[in-house]
Amino acid sequence: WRVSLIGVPTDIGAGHRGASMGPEALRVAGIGEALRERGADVEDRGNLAGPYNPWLPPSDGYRHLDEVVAWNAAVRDAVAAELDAGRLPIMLGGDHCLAIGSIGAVAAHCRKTDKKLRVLWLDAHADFNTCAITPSGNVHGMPVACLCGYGPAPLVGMGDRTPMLDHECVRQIGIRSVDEGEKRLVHDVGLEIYDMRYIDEVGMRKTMEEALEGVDENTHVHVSFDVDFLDPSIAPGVGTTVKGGPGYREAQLVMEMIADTGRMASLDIVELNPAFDKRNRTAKLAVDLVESLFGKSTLMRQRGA
Ligand code: DIR
Ligand code: MN
Ligand code: MN
Ligand code: MN
Repeated sequence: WRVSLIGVPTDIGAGHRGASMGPEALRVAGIGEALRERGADVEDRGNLAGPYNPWLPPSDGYRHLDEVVAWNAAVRDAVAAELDAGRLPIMLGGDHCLAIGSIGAVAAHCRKTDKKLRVLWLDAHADFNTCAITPSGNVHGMPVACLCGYGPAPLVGMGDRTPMLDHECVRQIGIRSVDEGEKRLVHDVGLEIYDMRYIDEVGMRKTMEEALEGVDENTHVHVSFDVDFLDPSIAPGVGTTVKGGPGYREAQLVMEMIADTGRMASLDIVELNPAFDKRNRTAKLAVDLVESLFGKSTLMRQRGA
């Protein structure tokens, strides 16, 4: 792998301050060293720059819309440059609004290079709110909607076309907190959601087999890993914990099964909030899981056996 780390130190879309400290926490937890250990060629591009957080209440349904647009323009351009250079960009977030820019650039790149796209959205939340239905006005609860064309013009128009992303490309995994209006909208749109009830009933292995179905040698897999996907008992370092998430082994299985495809070509690590963490343990766990995404495994038997 040729990997580029891109720090996106922003909490502009979040309801708590502190995700802006996520990139440094991941570096301190050793993400660069861990990837080199996996055999990757790693370049740390440092942090992107963007507007500071004015910490204002929502206006017209959005908090900090102009600032969110500015951060995402920087993310989009940085990701596009790495993909053009044949590198695998890893976003060190930062709140989840940054996925508008990163996945916007990934989707444009896939159209340009004639690749299929599969987005694996690992999250407790569907992130499919709009200004009409959001309970908070926080844009980190809206990136999937914006990517699929539901949102304010300056965000839905950031890519090479609107919508930037076809909802058919998306598989959401681990979902367990969806707002009322948001629930109606994802049903109307027909988004593919593997919620925790489904995972409880059929198991994580079957869930991931379904989520990865159709991924082939011409597929670009993008993983958008919201750390609140994980159960709060193992991952306290996020602003919006929701109980009842995947535990350590389930999360490892998710990452190992993605690695087995050999098709992951871009990654967001978002919503890590060191202000809520305990001695950086959530950052260390995120690095541990990223190692599995890059092929570290406890598997002993032969594959397919
Ligand atoms: C909630 C919280 N659905 C909102 N969203 C979060 O404000 O829209 N997403 N925390 O990660
Ligand atoms: Mn979330
Ligand atoms: Mn459809
Ligand atoms: Mn999220």
